Amino acid sequence: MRTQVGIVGAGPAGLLLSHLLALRGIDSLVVEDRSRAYCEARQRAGLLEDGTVKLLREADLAQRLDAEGLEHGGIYLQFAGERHHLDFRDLTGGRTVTIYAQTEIVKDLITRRLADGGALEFEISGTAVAGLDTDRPVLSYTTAGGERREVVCDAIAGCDGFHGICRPSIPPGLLTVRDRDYPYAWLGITADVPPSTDELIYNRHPDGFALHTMRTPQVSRLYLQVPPDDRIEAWPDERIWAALQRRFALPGWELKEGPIFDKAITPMRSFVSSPMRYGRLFLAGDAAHIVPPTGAKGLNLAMADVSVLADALEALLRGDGRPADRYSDTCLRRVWRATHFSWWMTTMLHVTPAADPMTEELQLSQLRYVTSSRAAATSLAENYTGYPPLR
Ligand code: RFL
Ligand code: PHB
Repeated sequence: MRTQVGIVGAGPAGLLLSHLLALRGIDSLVVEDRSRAYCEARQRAGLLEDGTVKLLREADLAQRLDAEGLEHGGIYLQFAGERHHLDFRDLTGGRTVTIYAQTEIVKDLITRRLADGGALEFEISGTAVAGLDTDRPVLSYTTAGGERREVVCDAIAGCDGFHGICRPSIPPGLLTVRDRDYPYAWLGITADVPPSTDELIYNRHPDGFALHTMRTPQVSRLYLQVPPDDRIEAWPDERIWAALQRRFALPGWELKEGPIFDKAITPMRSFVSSPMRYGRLFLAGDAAHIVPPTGAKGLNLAMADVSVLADALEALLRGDGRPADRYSDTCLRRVWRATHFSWWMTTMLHVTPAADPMTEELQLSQLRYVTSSRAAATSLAENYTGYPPLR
């Protein structure tokens, strides 16, 4: 079998790449080891940068995003018993962010690829890539029906997330990895209750960080800092709401509670593997880098990578390898900016177990600075809405 670009993984990176390639007249095959239903239901990110929204509009993928997405012009930072507003529109000359769940982006992309006749294969197994240092790399897998296939490609895109097979297929010794684990995790819940806030609240409390975000005008999403080895069974719904009530408490403001229909604990990690290319294998999204979710960057980085990759592959298939040679460096500049920003937001807002009192004072000083200095607030706003701007 033959395709131009073999894509491993039907997450946001792989699906968007196949669509961007189709717009350029390039055919691709996306292979995914989970089911379509699983990919469409996996609760993850919710916040899109200004440039990501514009990218999706340009790619004619934004009908439902424009109708149902919730545009936000800022965030709240809460600490030391006070809540402060940062106005991104004012600070950045009109840039905003938009709440639109990753589940919805994945649904929109799958629907569109299938409507356009795109090749997507779910529930495959035994994914392998070979011949990466030749100009005819091979993607092989076993279909849901049990048939083994070998697909000869011009290039392969490893969009298979942090635990995928593409990054480990690069010969040992060629990748440089930088990583950091954090001494805390996030417990995330989704609840059937209208959000108690118009914009996201990032909250530093002596008990630990908390975040109030949302999915729709009827559905709230909330996160709590918990110990990294905590188990979800230790958190019955009443305990979660009690912790959220304590951390968000503010005179004259009420956190509304409702039935929780999804809850999970996620570890926090920073990880960058470079370069993002080996021969004709190009890594994109979580396959190459992970950030802690405090900066809301993971999904946005994945989409930014594939927008660069689509152009690079188009040129490569025409015989011009220069954009492909620049692919990794171009992406890594944005990746490192987002890695720094996510680390900075994380360490400013979380309570480090057994930290000395000096650490707490430094965090509070930084929070007072970003909520009182226009220069400091502008830096946060510029990074949060996406830097460098993708569009
Ligand atoms: P994905 O979404 O992990 O997709 C990879 C796909 O590859 C498949 N796969 C394979 N397929 C075939 N063969 C194999 N051997 C395979 N191995 C794996 C997987 O099943 C999967 O379908 O990676 P992608 O496309 O790079 O997208 C990255 C984003 O999913 C991720 O960065 C974000 O969700 C991170 N993130 C957030 N990002 C934001 O920009 N804003 C946010 O607000 C935000 N919040 C979050 C987050 C991530 C979270 N978790 C759970 C990690 C909140 C949370 C709680
Ligand atoms: C989310 O809506 O899930 C979300 C928003 C902002 C973050 C992290 C997660 O920083």
